[in-house]
Amino acid sequence: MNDQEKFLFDLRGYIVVENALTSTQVSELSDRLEERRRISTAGKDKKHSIFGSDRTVFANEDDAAWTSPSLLEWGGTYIDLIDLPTIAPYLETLLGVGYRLDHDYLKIENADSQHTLYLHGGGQGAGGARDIVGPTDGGQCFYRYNNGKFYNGLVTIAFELSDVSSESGGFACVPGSHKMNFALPEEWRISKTQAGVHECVDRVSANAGDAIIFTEACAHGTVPWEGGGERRTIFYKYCPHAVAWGACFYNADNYGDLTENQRAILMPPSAYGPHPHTAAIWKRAQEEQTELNRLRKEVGELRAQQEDSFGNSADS
Ligand SMILES: O=C(O)CCC(=O)C(=O)O
Repeated sequence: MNDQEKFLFDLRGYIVVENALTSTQVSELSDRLEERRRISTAGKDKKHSIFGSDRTVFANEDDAAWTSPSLLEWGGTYIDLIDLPTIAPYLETLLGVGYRLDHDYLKIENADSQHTLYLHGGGQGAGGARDIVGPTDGGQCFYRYNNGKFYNGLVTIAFELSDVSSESGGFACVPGSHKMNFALPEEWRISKTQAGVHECVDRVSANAGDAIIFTEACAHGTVPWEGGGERRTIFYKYCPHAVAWGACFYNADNYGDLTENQRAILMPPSAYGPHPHTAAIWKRAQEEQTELNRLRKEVGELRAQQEDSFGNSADS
């Protein structure tokens, strides 16, 4: 992160990193997404499609303990995004060493979307009476710069898979609001149309492959889509290692072969970070989860067999 980028991030609360992804990576991510849209019910909802999750909910009761639906299940470049060489130096500068991935999701907007700009976050500690998280986020979305270091509670990397002009819609924020001292006026928080968006809001253009990096402490949201085509955006959200936004966390064993660094980034929150002490505890917990899932499967199969034989004997 160079001095100009540090200046702009501190000033505005976001920067755009051009060409964070190669065109091959964009195509690979797009292909996997389009395949999912083809087969999933979520993809058939043309109005507003979201894949992955903010990791606070289980999609169904069979979800593995600790983890919610995640784009990491899609494999390929979605795994590479965990620890991307073009992005890692920014995360280390903004969050410190040993940062962790907290949650991930993908959002699609197009002519069928009915999206309202709802500015959330903003101010030291964010939260607030009308914030999306609730009356308080526990001070999670903080921003500070002290003694030559950035401190952020939650930093988002938003990767665009298509070109997005500011006239069409897309990411928007109130620049500088990560340091604001007064609440955002309520009447500027929500806009159902672009005409209603207040002039203090920056609408940010980005091209396919660009990454918008922003602190969640900056008041931000999504401008109602009024363009042609589609916006398809991947969000990977990171915290310092001792901090969590979501109530769930990842089990690195669920996503195939990962590098040591990728596994470290998927660690649950702790003051230790990716440390041998916590790694040993976590390894035990992962093994127990694997055993739990095996037993669940076994019981499920047994029940199915019993129901089958009960059905057969009732027939005869
Ligand atoms: O659409 C966007 O880029 C904003 C997403 C957003 O509101 C969020 O990440 O909390």
